[in-house]
Amino acid sequence: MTRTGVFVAALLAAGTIALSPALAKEFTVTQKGQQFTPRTLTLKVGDEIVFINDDTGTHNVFSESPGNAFDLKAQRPGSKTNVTFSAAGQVDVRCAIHPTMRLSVTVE
Ligand SMILES: [Cu+2]
Repeated sequence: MTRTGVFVAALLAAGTIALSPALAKEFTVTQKGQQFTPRTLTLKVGDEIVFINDDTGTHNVFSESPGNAFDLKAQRPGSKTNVTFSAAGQVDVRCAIHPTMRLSVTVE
């Protein structure tokens, strides 16, 4: 085994190499009838949500939760946008256009 090989093997054994992106899961959240479906979701750090606007109008999905803040801006009907959740914690996802739309994401 090469010196690099030994080094990588040692890191793998020690568990210091992070999980590969291939192990990240992708969840789908639709926006239809001015509601998120589902309305609650639990995922792990590194997982993604695909936000799909299945509505007839524009949405603007965003989060101001520390570590997982994002703003998808105006999302037209039929569009899909991926968001990766990179910090553990509770994420409150809202729509800037429709204040009653709420999605609660728990990142473990
Ligand atoms: Cu909306």
